[in-house]
Amino acid sequence: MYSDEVSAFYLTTPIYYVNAQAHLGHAYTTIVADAMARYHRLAGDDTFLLTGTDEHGDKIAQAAAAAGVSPQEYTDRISGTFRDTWRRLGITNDDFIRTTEGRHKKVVQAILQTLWEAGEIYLGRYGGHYCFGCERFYTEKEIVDGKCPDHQTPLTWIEEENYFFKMSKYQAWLIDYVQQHPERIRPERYRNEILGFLRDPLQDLSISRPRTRLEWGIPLPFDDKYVTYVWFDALINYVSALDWPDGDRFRRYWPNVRHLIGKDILKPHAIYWPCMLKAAGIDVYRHLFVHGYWNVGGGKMSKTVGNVVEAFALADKYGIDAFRYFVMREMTFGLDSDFSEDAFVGRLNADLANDLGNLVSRATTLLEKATPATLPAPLAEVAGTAELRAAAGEAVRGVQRAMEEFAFQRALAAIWEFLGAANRYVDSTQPWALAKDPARRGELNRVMATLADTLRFLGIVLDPFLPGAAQKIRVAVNDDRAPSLANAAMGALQDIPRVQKLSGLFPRIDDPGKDRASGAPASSSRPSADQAGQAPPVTKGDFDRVELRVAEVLAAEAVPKSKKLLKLTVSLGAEQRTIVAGIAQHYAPGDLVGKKVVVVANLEPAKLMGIQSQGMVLAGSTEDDGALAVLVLDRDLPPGARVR
Ligand code: ME8
Repeated sequence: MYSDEVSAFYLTTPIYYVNAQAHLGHAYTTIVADAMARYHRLAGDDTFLLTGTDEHGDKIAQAAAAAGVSPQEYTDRISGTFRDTWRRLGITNDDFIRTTEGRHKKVVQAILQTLWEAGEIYLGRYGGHYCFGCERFYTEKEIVDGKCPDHQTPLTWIEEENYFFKMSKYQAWLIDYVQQHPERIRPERYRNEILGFLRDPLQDLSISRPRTRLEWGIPLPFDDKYVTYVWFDALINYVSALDWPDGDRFRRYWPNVRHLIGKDILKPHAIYWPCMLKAAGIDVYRHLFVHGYWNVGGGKMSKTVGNVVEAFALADKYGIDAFRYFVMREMTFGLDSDFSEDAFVGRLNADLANDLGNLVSRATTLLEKATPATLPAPLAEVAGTAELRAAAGEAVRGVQRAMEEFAFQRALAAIWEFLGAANRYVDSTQPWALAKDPARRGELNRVMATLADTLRFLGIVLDPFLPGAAQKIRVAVNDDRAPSLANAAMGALQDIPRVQKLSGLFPRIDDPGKDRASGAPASSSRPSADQAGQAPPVTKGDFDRVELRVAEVLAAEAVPKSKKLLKLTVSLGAEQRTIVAGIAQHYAPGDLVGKKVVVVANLEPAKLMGIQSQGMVLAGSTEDDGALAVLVLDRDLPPGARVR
């Protein structure tokens, strides 16, 4: 199904540093990688998804010391939290590589030895301004006021012998290679960025640190007074996980490798890695896909700024599928995006609760009442059916084109085009009206079969993106086959299956602010607004229909046999009223007499404990302990004055 007819598909994410917990940025990369891997499995490809953790270096050793544990214990712990996060987010990685594993160290050392023997590595002397925070040397050009541009701390002049990889000699080859294979680095802007970098002379790459300075690393096989440094260790994970050089996995998957990264690590992946591969005699990867940054509040996520969005925070609150949908739909792959919870809730309500949730709810409600039946083939057409099937075909082609470019946002847009067509089909065929007319039963049955077919189709094409919802849809329509794009086309279903109603797939979120404050659980367990009887957002006109007035409390007394109620006599200026208020646990009868409060004056009268109550007193309360405060005026207004 791919233009180049590949059947194996190998996809990698970066391996993440274990000096911080997984956050939104890590989650984005891993979620889109998962969606891509699921898509390829759906297409029948032999798919392998790799992620993992990058665990060596001084910063990790220092973090471990600060935590009072050994580096190994520390990395075990943090690497474990990454693994758990991905499991909880439903990530279907086929392997998880850690740079502290024996299988990885073995391959790093083998590649280093190969390059050493081939004369690609030499011992050189280097003097430079070193930042211990960054664990790197800075060139004169990069230094700001004599300090590290990142940490603003003084740099230390260090002169030492280190091993270098002869990267400079690959410069001409690399420029030619990138120009000859324009499809390798995508989107195009990043290829241009790399060609820009390559206009300056490429330096040899320092690949070691003396063990006197950095102990927590992989020793060089030809000089164990040194350990490998950062990229020579990390990048090799992509082949060590495949058991380079002669593992089955390596033979099977390496020719079909795609790396997925954020733009922060473009240079190591687009410059160091191809040179390393070329020097080691390994084929250069097939594609490098690069995405932009998630910014929060207009800036980069940073611990110091305190705007780090934890990977699981939103999934926990609104559900995994909603989180996946939002990050894939909102970010244009390759460009930066600003993250906001309001935008998240907006998409959840419009796209998931409305477009998808309502369609599924309407269709399954109708189908649950329908009688399962096999319809005579071929089905006579109902107006609009052929167009709907064509829209399904167009959606599949749109998804395919988009996924070839890692354009997740376009893939989802293609499916949502189809959802629009499906919602219009329900509106125009009006099955609820057909159901009332026995003479139109045949037509109704054909519409029902098409609706079931629509749901079946959605249960397949949504699978890579919203795996939880897709599975629920498949269960609702009794489709127990393993989802496959080969079965996706609409038109094959000639019957009305037994369908279970599926409502509340994505409940609307009406008050995310309230949720934020109270830390309410995930949306999957929240009732929808309708179920909870909450009002949708109101217009000014709606609000004006509520008549709020100032009322003076003239008298108050306890309601016999009630712990909660007080009977208040209030003046609204021209009239007196009785209002029964549930405030007795917070106010003694005398507390409010003489005070001016705010009441809903046009509330329908109601009888409480046998007393007719003609309005409601406004009060606020906390959710946890229910402490309550009645609204009073902070300046005098006459009783009866309107509040708005
Ligand atoms: O760089 N927006 O690890 P790392 C989007 N260990 N994606 C983001 C992001 C953001 N604000 N922040 C991080 C390392 N990411 C090395 C990689 S690979 C051989 C070694 C994602 O923990 C994005 O994928 O800093 C980025 O490339 C990666 O996390 C960096 O993760």
